[in-house]
Amino acid sequence: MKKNKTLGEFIIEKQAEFKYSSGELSKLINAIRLAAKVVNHEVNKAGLVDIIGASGDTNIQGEDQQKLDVMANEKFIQTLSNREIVCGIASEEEDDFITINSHDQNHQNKYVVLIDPLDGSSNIDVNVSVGTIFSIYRRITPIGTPVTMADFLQPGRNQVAAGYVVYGTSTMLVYTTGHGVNGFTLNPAIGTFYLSHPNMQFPENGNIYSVNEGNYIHFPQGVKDYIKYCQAEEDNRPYTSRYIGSLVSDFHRNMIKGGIYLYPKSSKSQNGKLRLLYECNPMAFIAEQANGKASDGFGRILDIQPDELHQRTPFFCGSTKMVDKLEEFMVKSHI
Ligand code: P6P
Repeated sequence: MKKNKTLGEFIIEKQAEFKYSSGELSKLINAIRLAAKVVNHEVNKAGLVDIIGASGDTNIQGEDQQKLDVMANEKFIQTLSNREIVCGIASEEEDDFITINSHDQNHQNKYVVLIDPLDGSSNIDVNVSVGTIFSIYRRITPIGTPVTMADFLQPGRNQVAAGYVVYGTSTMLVYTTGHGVNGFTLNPAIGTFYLSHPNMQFPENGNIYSVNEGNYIHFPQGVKDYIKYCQAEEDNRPYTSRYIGSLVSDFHRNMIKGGIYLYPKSSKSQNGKLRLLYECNPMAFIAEQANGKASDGFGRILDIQPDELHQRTPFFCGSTKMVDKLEEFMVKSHI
């Protein structure tokens, strides 16, 4: 596929792939592209203006809300709300979902968006990369009626699109609509995203594992056994340990180089830390579209039936053979 195609050109070209979409999904991706540029501008100058530091509020997770968190949340909600395609939005930073009917009195819009507007925001103060994660579904309740929680609590396999923005050494937007994964790099000089990583694929195997080993003593036995396997002097091991503490950055590196990201449950957090709906499901959809794998240790992330908006899940994601091996240790320790 020709590189240096712009994201706009790519969306138009791919529009033909959506038999039933009347261009609405393309409009939605374009809205996310615009919001990503605005957030990128703010993130890149965060060190220069007094926008760093907690806003004094805390979010539903009880985490201090960094001002950039609040700004990113507002930008994405505003940009998505202004287009007549979204009927509802759920965000890590919002306790409940938001019904969008400013221009849609008759509830004709058919997409819902779930978003982590600025994941890894605790890294902002130390100038480590952060990211935005988004997940898009068609509503399942009848058009013409107000959006309901059921529209958000869909299994991840129902996603029509998912993606992330990584605000790193360069800013990239990586997304899928179920036809593979493509990465676009922002040229900040002209504010244009260019196709830089067409058809991204996880290497089937890898030698990088990403986990917060400081929690080792709290991990389930199967995870402890897998980490020891990664560290053993055998075959092509020991593997390399790389953990940035920013999901999108660890995921992105592992997708390019091969690797596995692990966020297990622990005696400190019974269901792990990551949220199913706006972190694990979108990353799992991208992983599977890139021939990778995403598991809760025993089963497919995308098959989990959610029962609440901010629920958490253990999360193991990356090169298929590495996730397979992790699952082997989890099952073995449960026998
Ligand atoms: P810990 C950031 O807060 C995040 O949600 C992910 O981006 C990251 O991988 C993880 O949590 C880091 O968590 O407990 O290792 O600091």
